Amino acid sequence: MFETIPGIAISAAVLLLLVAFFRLRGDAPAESVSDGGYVPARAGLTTHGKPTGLTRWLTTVDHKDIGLLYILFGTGAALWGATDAMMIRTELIVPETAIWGLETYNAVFTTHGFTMLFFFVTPVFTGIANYVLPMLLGADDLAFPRVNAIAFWLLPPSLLLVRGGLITEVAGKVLAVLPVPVGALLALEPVGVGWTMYTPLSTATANQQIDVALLGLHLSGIATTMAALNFIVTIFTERADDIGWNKLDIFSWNILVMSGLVIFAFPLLGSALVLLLLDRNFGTTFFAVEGGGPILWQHLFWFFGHPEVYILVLPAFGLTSFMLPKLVGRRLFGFRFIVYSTIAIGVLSFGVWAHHMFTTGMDPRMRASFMAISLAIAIPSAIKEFNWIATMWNGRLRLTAPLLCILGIMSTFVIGGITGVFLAAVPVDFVLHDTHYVVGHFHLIVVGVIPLSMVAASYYWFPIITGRMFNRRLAKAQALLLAVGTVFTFVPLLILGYLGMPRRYGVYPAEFTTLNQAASLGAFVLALSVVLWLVNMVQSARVGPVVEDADVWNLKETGQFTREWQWFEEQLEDRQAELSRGTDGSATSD
Ligand code: HEM
Ligand SMILES: [Cu+2]
Repeated sequence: MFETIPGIAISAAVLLLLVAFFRLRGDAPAESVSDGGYVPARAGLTTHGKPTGLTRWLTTVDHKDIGLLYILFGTGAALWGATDAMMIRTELIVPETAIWGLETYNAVFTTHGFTMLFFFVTPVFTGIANYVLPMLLGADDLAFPRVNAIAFWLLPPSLLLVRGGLITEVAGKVLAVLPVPVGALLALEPVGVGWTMYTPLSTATANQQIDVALLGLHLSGIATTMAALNFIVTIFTERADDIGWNKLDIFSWNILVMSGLVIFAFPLLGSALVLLLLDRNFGTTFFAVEGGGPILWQHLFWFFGHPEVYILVLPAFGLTSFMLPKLVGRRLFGFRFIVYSTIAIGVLSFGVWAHHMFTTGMDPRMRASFMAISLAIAIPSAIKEFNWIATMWNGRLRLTAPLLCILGIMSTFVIGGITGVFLAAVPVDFVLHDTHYVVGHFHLIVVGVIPLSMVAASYYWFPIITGRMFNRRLAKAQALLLAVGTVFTFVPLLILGYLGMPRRYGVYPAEFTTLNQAASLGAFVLALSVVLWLVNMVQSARVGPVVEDADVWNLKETGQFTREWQWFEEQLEDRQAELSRGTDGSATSD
């Protein structure tokens, strides 16, 4: 029991800080009335009634501000998780462990998974949805702006709890120089049990940081669930009068279905995490051999885990279906069928979890039925792909950066999706399970579809967010590098898997060297593309050409000048009016 104290103390301290923060916030004088929109403090524009500087960002309940906070936080987490990924790929450049060592290798592939899934992908999509969803729906804000703020502010402490091992180790070593007792800090080692936290490894490992990380994951799950509920209520109740269900845009549809999955999947993860904590600290036997058995964990985890992969990818599908028609000047082909396929994926995703467990010795009849449903889920996935292709048919394709991203998505999704269909076939999975083939399969989607969709969105809506234009040539180069880098990094893993290289090993037989080096080279291409993206975003937001005409993508021509752009156009007109009137600071901006 004594060993758990550092973990509990740290999480209690973080929670206390959080409570103190919100108390202080609540007591602050109510000088700030939200003006309902984020207006960049640009020449001639004044923001009214909103605090400025740090106070604004710490106290905001405005959906656009919180959206930006989410995007910023998610990007930071992505860079952290990407550092892990680069550590994995550098270790695998040589067959022996020459660079980081095996303990660290286990730790980085674990934190990589946690960070990317829970703190990068979902927060960034939540941020994008925060920003544009109310505008697309014709709403002033999300249904519960304060819940929105709480959901966001729970994430930074969750991330620190989950990634604590490394932080406490560094802090411990620094403090050890001073005469401060740091035993507790040094006792927390980085977690190395994998993002799936399989028992009995996760119950048998003594490291207290595992408990801290479980608490952090639990907290992030609460945050994600709150955000999802907010989206659901907003979409149901805050739509403008003229937006019936048949007029709801495809991005909002995807966010709605994704949120539905969250409220069924995440509470289950939360409960499973509590059971694991109980097993670890209070002598229960939920996952012990003499109790529920270690396989019970796998069932609970994957009942959450498979819907989770669709929670990750549905917003990306939504962005793709949303932007593609606008970028090729056509209407989305088969809108209704895309909506149906999204819902079908959502429902089916709860019936396929055991395809992650085919090799656990389960009843062959169960295997057959899970195989059938897993194969069936490929149908709605394929419907989307075909509808995207049909949308482009006879379209007016201009190879802008966001369209390049989307073409990249459509290409990698074919490889990523079809490799999944192979894995869903039981006999094939027997050969490929726990090999690099699986790693290749899912990364072709989680890298080839998800970040590409975010990057596409970052270019598409950049003018709305910053009032400026990004560097188009740099953006095109970056999009190409991201798409090509994905293929170069992860297709070698498919081959390595076929050849029999297992996943999660920091050492491997020398015959696998060349393919591993190819994959690592690809990873450096990906890293380069990320740097180019960052440079473009930061530089263009500072000094990019100011946008004068709101119709950046020629949307009016094809009648696709949607609400968020209309809002932007109004902003620009207001600015023009103010500038021509001279700035007396009294004009309102909304
Ligand atoms: C066409 C539909 C898909 C099918 C039939 C499919 C099938 C599978 C199967 C059978 C496995 C288990 C392989 C094994 O461990 O032996 C698997 C693993 C995985 N899939 Fe897919 N998949 C599909 C789409 C997706 C999508 C869209 C994503 C992500 C957004 C995804 C993410 C993953 C992940 C993360 C894993 C590995 C989890 C782990 O073991 O760490 N899959 N897939
Ligand atoms: Cu799955």
